[in-house]
Amino acid sequence: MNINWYPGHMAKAKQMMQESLKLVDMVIELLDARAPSSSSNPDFNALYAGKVRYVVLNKSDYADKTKTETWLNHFEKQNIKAIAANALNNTDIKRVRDLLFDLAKAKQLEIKQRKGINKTIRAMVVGIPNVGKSTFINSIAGAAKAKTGDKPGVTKARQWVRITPYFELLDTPGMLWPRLDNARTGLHLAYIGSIKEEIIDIEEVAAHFLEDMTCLYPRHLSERYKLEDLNQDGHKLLEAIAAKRGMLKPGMVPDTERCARVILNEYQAGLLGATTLELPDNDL
Ligand SMILES: Nc1nc2c(ncn2[C@@H]2O[C@H](COP(=O)(O)OP(=O)(O)O)[C@@H](O)[C@H]2O)c(=O)[nH]1
Ligand SMILES: [Mg+2]
Repeated sequence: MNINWYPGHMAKAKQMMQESLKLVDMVIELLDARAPSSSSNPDFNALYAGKVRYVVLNKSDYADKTKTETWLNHFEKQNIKAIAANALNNTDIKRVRDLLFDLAKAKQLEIKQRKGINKTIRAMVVGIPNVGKSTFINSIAGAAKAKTGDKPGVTKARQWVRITPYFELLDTPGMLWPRLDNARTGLHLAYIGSIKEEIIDIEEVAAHFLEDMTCLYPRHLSERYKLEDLNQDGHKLLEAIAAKRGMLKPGMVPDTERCARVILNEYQAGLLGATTLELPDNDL
């Protein structure tokens, strides 16, 4: 599969990230809980050095709970702080905020002991497209506004959202580009909607997706699409679903392109049920 991620675009994103990173003490790295390896970007590991790093497995409401636990254990073993969250859920966001405060407080104390100053801890959110960065920032900042609503101006810092007197969040996220190191990663990113539709062959992606699902989550697939025979190649499955859904072109030909788009949109909206595509130490 040929993915075209423009080099100029990538260089600009990298430069912007490097500049923002200079301003922060903490990096909140959003990964998609359904594809934590594919949605990570190893290019930045070195740049995070010396910063508090916090991994959020976002969209965990779409992910397989048992596998999310496996991922959290994996991060814990590597001494990387991680939490699973649904950025649209208030309870989850409150839990994430509490943890962020604790981390910020610990970092602040460390700086105070070293330098004798009360430093404001600054954090930024980073992640690949569509992983939920803007939603996450709005949720975290929204809670902050609600809390300090009686003090006009407090949360109106230009670029920084003040969460507590000593903790601020950059209001624009750092955009990481998707990793394109192998075909499998590219497919997983296309399934979760982090690679633009225009640059992928949508029927090819949907056919692979259906084949992967026949292995990983056959029951989800047969229940949603009422398929009797899963033992077919992806393109045949696509045709079968198009026919079942009445997606036909003139001449009663299955409209597989439209069907492919629908299937991927439904997956991205969580309609297939809870799924996780990857486990730690897989070759993706
Ligand atoms: N179900 C669910 N949807 C989410 C979550 N976080 C974000 N979204 C949705 O995912 C889509 C992309 O989110 P957005 O914040 O724009 O991603 P960004 O490109 O990283 O800024 C939007 O439709 C959000 O409503 C989550 O944790 N769970
Ligand atoms: Mg955004």
